[in-house]
Amino acid sequence: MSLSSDRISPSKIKDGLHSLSFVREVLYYQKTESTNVIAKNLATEGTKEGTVIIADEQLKGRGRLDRTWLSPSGTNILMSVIFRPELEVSNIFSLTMLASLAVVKAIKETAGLDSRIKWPNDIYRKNKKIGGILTEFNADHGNVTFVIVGIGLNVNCNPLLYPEIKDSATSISVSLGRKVSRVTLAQSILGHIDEIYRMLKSGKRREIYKEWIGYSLVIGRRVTIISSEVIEEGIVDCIHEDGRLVLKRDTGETIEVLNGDVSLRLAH
Ligand code: BT5
Repeated sequence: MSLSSDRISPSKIKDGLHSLSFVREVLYYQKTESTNVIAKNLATEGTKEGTVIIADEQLKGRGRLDRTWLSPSGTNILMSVIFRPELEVSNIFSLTMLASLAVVKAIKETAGLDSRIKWPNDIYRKNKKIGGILTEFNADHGNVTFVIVGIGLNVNCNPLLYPEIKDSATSISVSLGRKVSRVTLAQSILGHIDEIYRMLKSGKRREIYKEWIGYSLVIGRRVTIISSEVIEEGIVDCIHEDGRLVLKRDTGETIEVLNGDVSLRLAH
């Protein structure tokens, strides 16, 4: 694929999305601080849900806890979507589930590759990270006013370029041995977001959860979880619909973890 055919433009992306009720507007930035920051500012000013912000390069791409999201210019998907769901704060995890499920399905649909979801917000291809979701929200008296779902997906980059992630990251092109169209992938992700969001709005949260859990990389695996509160080792027993992970210690006792980073251990 030539580089020019991989140029991202809002009109190219929107061209394939006429039938989607959710996507209202696609805004494109060649270079920006972070698509999540742009989306947050727009949402604070009252921008409607279904607005999508896409960039070719981020100067301050972010992960959780202000970590850095690395992405060479013009190679990957860097995208944020504004939602205004009727959700209580305790159910925010539904949107992280929605986004990760949409990404896994889009990778399969456009590149034919299997990928898995590593709790809470990572997309993995085999044992390497191929994408991540950053969910941020605003609430008023316990009710959500908006949610920004940021998606970073390594499409045509070579992660070896970054010493920080060269051993832990991969991309679609590295896995496939050829480049793929970012426009097609972005359209596929948005198509799946549209479909899954419709399910969420019609009360099918349980169905979304069941499908999401089927892609889990960690259920039944021995892991170490590092969060601000704990460092714990054990077997992942289950993950609840609201995102709480249940870990079984070797003593048999179980604990719940709300957030954190998981490293997989070889099963004994
Ligand atoms: C994430 O955080 O995985 C969420 C990443 C979300 C990025 C998108 S891009 C569009 C939108 N705008 C933003 O500014 N952000 C969102 P976390 O689980 O905290 O993982 C961050 C860690 O992943 C870093 O500390 C690195 O170790 C690693 N990392 C950074 N860039 C990577 C990449 N391109 N591929 C794989 N791993 C990466």
